[in-house]
Amino acid sequence: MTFDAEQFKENLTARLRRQYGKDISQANKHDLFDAVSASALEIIMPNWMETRKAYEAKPTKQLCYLSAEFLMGRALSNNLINSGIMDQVKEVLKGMNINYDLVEDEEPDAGLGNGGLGRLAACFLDSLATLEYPGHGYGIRYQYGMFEQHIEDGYQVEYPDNWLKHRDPWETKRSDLAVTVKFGGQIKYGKTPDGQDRFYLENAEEIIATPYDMPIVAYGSNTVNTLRLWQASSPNGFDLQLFNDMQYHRAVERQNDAENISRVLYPNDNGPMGKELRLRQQYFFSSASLQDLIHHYVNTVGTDFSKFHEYHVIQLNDTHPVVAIPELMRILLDEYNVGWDDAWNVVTKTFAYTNHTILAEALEKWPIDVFQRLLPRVYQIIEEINRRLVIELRQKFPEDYYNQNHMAIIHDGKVYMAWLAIHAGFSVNGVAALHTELLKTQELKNWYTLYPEKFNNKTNGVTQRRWLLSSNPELAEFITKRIGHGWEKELSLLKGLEKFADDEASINELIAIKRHNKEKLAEYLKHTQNEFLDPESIFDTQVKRLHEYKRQLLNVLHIMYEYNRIVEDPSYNPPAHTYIFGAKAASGYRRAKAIIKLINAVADRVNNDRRVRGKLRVVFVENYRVSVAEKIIPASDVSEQISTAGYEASGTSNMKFMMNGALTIGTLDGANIEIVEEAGEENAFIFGLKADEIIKMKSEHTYNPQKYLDRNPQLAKVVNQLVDGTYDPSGMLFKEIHDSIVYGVEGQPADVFFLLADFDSYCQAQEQIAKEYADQKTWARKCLLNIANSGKFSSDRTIEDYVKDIWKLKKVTVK
Ligand code: 26W
Repeated sequence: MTFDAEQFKENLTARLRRQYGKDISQANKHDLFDAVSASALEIIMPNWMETRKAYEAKPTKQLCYLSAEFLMGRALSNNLINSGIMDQVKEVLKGMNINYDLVEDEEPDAGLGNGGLGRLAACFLDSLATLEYPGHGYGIRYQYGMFEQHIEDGYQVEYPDNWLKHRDPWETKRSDLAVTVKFGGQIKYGKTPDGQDRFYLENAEEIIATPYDMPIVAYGSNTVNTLRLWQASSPNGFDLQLFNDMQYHRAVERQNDAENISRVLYPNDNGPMGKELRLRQQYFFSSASLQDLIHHYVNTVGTDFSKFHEYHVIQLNDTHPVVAIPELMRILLDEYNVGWDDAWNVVTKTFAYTNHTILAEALEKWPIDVFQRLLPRVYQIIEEINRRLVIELRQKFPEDYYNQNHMAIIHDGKVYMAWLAIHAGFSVNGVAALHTELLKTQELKNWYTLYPEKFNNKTNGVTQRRWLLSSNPELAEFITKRIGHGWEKELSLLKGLEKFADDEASINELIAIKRHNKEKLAEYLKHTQNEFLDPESIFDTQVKRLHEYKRQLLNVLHIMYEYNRIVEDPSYNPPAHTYIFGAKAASGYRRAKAIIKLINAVADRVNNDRRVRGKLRVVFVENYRVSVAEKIIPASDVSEQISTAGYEASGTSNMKFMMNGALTIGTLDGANIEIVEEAGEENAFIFGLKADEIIKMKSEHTYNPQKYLDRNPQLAKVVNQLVDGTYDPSGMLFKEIHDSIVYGVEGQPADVFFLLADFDSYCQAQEQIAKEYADQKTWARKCLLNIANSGKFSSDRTIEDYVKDIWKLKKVTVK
């Protein structure tokens, strides 16, 4: 993109003048962030317009990535880097005496997602644009994103994330493209105004969906794709009649009810749901997005829908948008008079479904009564899809009444959204090799028998533009100095670094870069939460959502064990170790919240005990989010990926750590398996039971956690310390955690996530780390080999895999 420094300066001062009535000397940091972003958008805008024109000039197949979550983080740095104007902008600002870093830090994260699934969607958009594919994101413009986490007295306390408090300079409201989404009402059949006999809804509640567009800027090309987020409002506004009657609450009630649909992101990750408002959200953005696609199709191709799938492919990001399937049926049947078979033919060639978790709690199912009341016509269409499926099942599985019942989309009083996606979609994919294998042989075994051709794997990836180039500039420069540019768009080129593994100067430089990143993180945490981190120590990090299967508790139990050991044996002198945690717990997940309290209780005790000073430290980073991940990951020496084997579908932070030269301590789970395949097992610390061993013990009920307590008195002591007053005088705070591993709670068996079984082997892996870290050069060599072999984990590779096997898109070059 062309950069005119004078023009940029002029735009910046004009924005300050117009929006804030200020000149540069009066502007505060936020004003500057807004003005710099708006001026950058001015430069991006022509390419955005050109991209739209290019896609319309010659209609080609477009990907619609339907997702309830897009965890975008900050946009400014990313957009400046991708559009190639970062240096120039910094230069201009310097000339105006403005520190870019302070401006950057003013931007709130767009935290419109929970964790892995939402961040994956954001990485995919970056790769799609960079690879010049016509692919767009469709989601919800939540007024409040992922809650802000405060730690008060060691407990997580949630505060609303009011990220739109000031206007977002990156979005454009497109009122001209607003559509209507209908809820409730009664199904009628009869003549519509155009004289056709159709199904329609009477007395339905109408909600306006207004799109807000965000630019998705390609790195190193002119493409600017679109993330379109829908906001809900009422067509009726507020009720003046009621207002005049002084009924102020009732006057705004309708407006508020409508706006509640896009009010807030549900902070549940991999947990049970079933709230009616959540289904409203899902239908709201799915229906609005489909209407948008249909308008586009009718305007560019016409009303012959038999070719719809040649111009549109829709990827369903987990089951959250699966209601789009019957909604497309409804639009074709009721609004365009297409017959059932023709409509079904279109639908089954348009949708593809990605599964992101094998936890049964997370497979969405909706109670029939809720569904039917909220979406009567859509429900009726699902009934018909189900009726036809059941006929197919009877033929395919004669006499197998279990499958005939359990594979029905509607059974046991609920609508099974995953079944609907697998039956109607043409592709079903998992997100790492092991995960896809487990889907085929375990969770979705019956479906794999029915439709083997639909199943495929797409191992996740992350964008190196954000997670290396932008977040670790010193390492990026180190790489470019050795292998030149090119890796920014072709990460497999990093392989060229391997030949520097035995180059002393390179190894020393790598050590210095890590050291500097650690110092920067230490400074940040000193500043933000008054924590003291010693950059000499091992930075050992576990950052991810808090969930029992991710086993933050295993990490804590090991810290408690180390603490005992250092205190009891003055001659034991391990290298200084800093354990860093960052994690949000779903607000209703009691045991996860207790684990946060435990981490903080252990931190409190350990960090205030002179006997372990300089050897052991525990830090809980408050309000972990994308912008904080960008600081923590480049500064970490060790990446904790310690889920119970078989439970983590893929993991994506594991890939970010690898790229940034952290060594993995992990189980053979999710993408860890492929990471170790690429990096070499000798360059990681692998421990624990394997997925098949866990599956076997579970199915045969042979796991006896007590055995491990009897065998290992140190472990027994640590587990007992959860309730003996060591970390909480009442002995009650961590009793449920204790009981869940020792006895089992709420009807579950003891230690469902096999912490005790893996404890020994985890301790050994940690000892290995302590031993190997002492030899800095050998350690750094391993870091370099991890970086060099991280090429597979670029989301560019993932996107090319999706394009080749599922989406079949063609690149469009934007002039
Ligand atoms: C019902 C509520 C709910 C909300 C979110 C259920 C499930 C989810 C997501 C599927 C959870 C999620 O983010 N899964 C993660 O997806 C990542 C991207 O594929 C994987 O890397 C992680 O392993 C997986 O946990």
